[in-house]
Amino acid sequence: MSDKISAPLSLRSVRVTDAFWSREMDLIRTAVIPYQWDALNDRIPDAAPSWWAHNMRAAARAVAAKKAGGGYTPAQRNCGFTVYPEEGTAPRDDSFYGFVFQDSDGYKWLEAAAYQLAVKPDKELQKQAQEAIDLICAAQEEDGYLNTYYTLTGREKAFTNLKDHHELYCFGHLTEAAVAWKQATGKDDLLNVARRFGRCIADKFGPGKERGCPGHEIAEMALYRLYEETGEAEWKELAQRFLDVRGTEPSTFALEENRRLKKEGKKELPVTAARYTYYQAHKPVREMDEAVGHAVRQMYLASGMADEARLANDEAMLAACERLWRSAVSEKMYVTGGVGGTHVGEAFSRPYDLPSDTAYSETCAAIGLAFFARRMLQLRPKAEYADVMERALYNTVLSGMALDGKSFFYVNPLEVDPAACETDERLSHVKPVRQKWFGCACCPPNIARILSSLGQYIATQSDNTLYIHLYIGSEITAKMNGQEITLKLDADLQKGTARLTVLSGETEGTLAFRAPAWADNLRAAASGAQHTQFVDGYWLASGRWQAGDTVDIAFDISVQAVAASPLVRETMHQVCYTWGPWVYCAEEADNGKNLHLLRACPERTGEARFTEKQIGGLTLPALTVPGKRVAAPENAPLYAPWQPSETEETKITLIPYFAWNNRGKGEMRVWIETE
Ligand code: FUB
Ligand code: ZN
Repeated sequence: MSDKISAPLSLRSVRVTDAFWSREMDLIRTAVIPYQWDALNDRIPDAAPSWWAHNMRAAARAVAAKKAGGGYTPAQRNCGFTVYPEEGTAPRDDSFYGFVFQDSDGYKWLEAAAYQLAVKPDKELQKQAQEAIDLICAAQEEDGYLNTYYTLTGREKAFTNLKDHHELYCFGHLTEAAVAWKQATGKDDLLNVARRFGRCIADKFGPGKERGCPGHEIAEMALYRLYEETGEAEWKELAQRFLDVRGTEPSTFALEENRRLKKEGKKELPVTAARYTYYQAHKPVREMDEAVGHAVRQMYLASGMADEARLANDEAMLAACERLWRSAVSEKMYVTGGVGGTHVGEAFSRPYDLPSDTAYSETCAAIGLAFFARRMLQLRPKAEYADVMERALYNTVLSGMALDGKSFFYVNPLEVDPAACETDERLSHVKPVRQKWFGCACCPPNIARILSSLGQYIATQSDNTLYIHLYIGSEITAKMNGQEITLKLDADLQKGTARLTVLSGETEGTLAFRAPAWADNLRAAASGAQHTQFVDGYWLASGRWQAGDTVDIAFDISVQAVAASPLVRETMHQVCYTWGPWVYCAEEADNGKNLHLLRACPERTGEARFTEKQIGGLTLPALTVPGKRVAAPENAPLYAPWQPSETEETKITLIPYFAWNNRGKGEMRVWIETE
């Protein structure tokens, strides 16, 4: 597989110039990152507190006391998964609050800040990031251990509950941030913190040591990243160890649970792995064939597995990744690129169970799907992977954040009736409006980090081939055949055209362009190409390229009415409308209440028209499509003999899904009935 392997370009090599996406990236830099820094410092009025800076400061004081030789007696012991100040009492300076994985929020924020700094110097942001890093350094214990929960609630319990207590998850996010910070600033400070914690973990769970693996994955892909950054084999070996231990018998999760039960004098559990589906620890990873359990965990694991397949040329792992991919995207993915059909366990449900109103579709899970897709692309550049990556990015990832960057969705439903969400406990996870922050705030900083690193998703490069996966205007610098070449990508989806222009440099090589699944009739012409071919959904142009050369791509892009497989019970006789990568939805603001009364006329999709809509300060391409509205007289009896429903012609107005709920609270539907 090695000849096909590609890598994202370095952080500074892709500068996003596209009007839409550079606005998003600027928004993250100018609004979201400062807002989130305030959130991490608990300075957002009426928002759930983060406790991140509070916990770091408290842990730093504890570590300082230990270092000073005075010892440290935690004020808290045996805390649960979440800890809050006692009702009616002020938070204590020496106590941990929030979820056990609260540390990770700040690490994600730092990672986003690093990506932004890589492309644009910003003194204030650099200062805040350094402040955060100094705090993290101070909270690291002398042996490298770093987790504010255990430092503050009893270090002797560290590493006793890998299944649920997220120490390795926090380590993973720390490491991701550390590598990004190193790449952005050249500074080793955070990288050394990650290395020291990594060695502390490896001393306990590394090859030849105690068996253990993360209850919430991410350490795997973070370790491969650390390995790729530093070339230090120990990190790859630790990642491999985690993957190899996962799902094998006796289950390490059962063993650690049994140790606790034994201490409490309780009956021990069977040590079989099969019960740990939620954690994807139910079978050895190379045997996995279905996307199961907690959706974010599953996507992060699959991403780490894909890294292993690539870096170790591991064919069995690649085959497992391909099976997981197929299961996730062909049977369990929403049309919006969201995954996780059930809120029970924030998890993948059974195949084709994709309810619209009770959907979970966590923002982080769509982000995880984009991570996985990019890694699959790196292994094998097939357009299918980029299609899914794009679907997730343009729809569910973006819908996770308001257009002003100041409120967020954790759950991304495809149908919302605010009155139902507010009164029906089965829908209590579905918020009809974005929230300023969350007690469990995994999603907001995850959005910040993925959008800040968008350049890493636009193009990847194998030795001599540059793949353009996403048609997002950008300036790209790549080294091909040892020669530097700078390219400008302009894309106008409205017209269905893209042009790549060589700005400078001269080299031999191949430029590859994705034929998106939503485009028809791809046409391509390249001034410098000697040879062209079509492989796995990419149009490849090989030749000698020099300044002034151009490649022109054109495709037909039209509004499409999309139906789900008839096996998806929920959306039988329903359609949704898409245009290019965008999925559209109907909102109450445009169509009135009771969106379930609308009837789409997919056979008349050719009559769809674009109109411009101002939403949240943006001018967006809204759509009107022909439809009907079922009459619903207020005095209609609850039950009556059947008769054909009375309908009246109407125009249904649709807006891009990502922009929904930026005009106040109201109903929303992606899927519209046809009968
Ligand atoms: O457990 C850490 C994060 O919190 C998960 O990824 C999310 O699903 C949320 O549960
Ligand atoms: Zn999340």
